[in-house]
Amino acid sequence: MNTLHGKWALITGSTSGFGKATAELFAEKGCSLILTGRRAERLEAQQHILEEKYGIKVLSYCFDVRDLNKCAELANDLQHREIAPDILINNAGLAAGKSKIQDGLIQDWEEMIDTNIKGLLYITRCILPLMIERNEGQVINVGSTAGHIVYPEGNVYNATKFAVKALNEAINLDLVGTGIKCCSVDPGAAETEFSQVRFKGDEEKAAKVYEGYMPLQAKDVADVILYVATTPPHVNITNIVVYPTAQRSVYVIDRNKEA
Ligand code: NDP
Ligand code: 8X3
Repeated sequence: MNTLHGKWALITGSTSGFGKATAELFAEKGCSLILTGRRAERLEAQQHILEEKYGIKVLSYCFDVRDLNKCAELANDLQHREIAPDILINNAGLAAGKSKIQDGLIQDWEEMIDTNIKGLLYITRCILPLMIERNEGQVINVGSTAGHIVYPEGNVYNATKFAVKALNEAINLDLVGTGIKCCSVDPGAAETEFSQVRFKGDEEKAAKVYEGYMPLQAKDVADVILYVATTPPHVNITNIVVYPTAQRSVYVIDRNKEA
């Protein structure tokens, strides 16, 4: 097992869901953190709590991953501080809406493409050179089962996660000859703020997604990310798919019981 103690992990989208749970778990293991998200209050509170509780170093950067200049500023600031992340977790992302392609909102499509694909690319392009200079580390991309199988009305969200899958494979190939490895962690249905965001605050619609079964919790996905991040340097898990037990594919969910 490869310890996280004393390492630096950069987590995009740490203000909620998987990113937040991963920050807490990594902090517990003594990992210093570079946290990002757009909600300043949450970031500040998170920084304070994790520093106090675990005695680790936490840097926080409030910005939108769609803003290339801000991604570059983050990299410049880290370089200035002589910090090269050991682990980059590309987690920030969202689904905006769910509708047939012929009814889709262009603004939703752009938000998903710009965040899930271009934001991941911007961060990776800015941060990876710092990691390559040290010639070790790991990139973990949060993909989705939505990047393996398309589902009705998932269209553009599916396309962005198929893109994450392709980019994950491409990053892995391009890093051959370096000590940096790359993995995508692809969860199925998980109860975070994801569906509230997708359905634009419609709590009832969001709750329906998880009705009648036990979905993954943010901590479950954080545990998987921790496992991937603590494999020995010569072991490269390139992809992990994780479903809740009640869900066996994008199309098959047993909603008859609480598992
Ligand atoms: P949450 O909505 O709980 O968390 C999303 C995080 O991403 C928040 O911290 C949010 O922070 C951040 N984020 C979103 N857009 C931006 C942006 N433009 N710039 C910076 N940060 C941003 O959802 P999850 O934790 O579930 O989602 C995390 C990832 O997991 C996403 O990529 C999602 O697609 C993926 N996923 C989710 C699944 C699920 O069922 N929940 C299953 C499979 C994959 P803030 O709003 O403060 O900017
Ligand atoms: C989130 C999982 O099935 O809601 O990526 O698209 S799903």
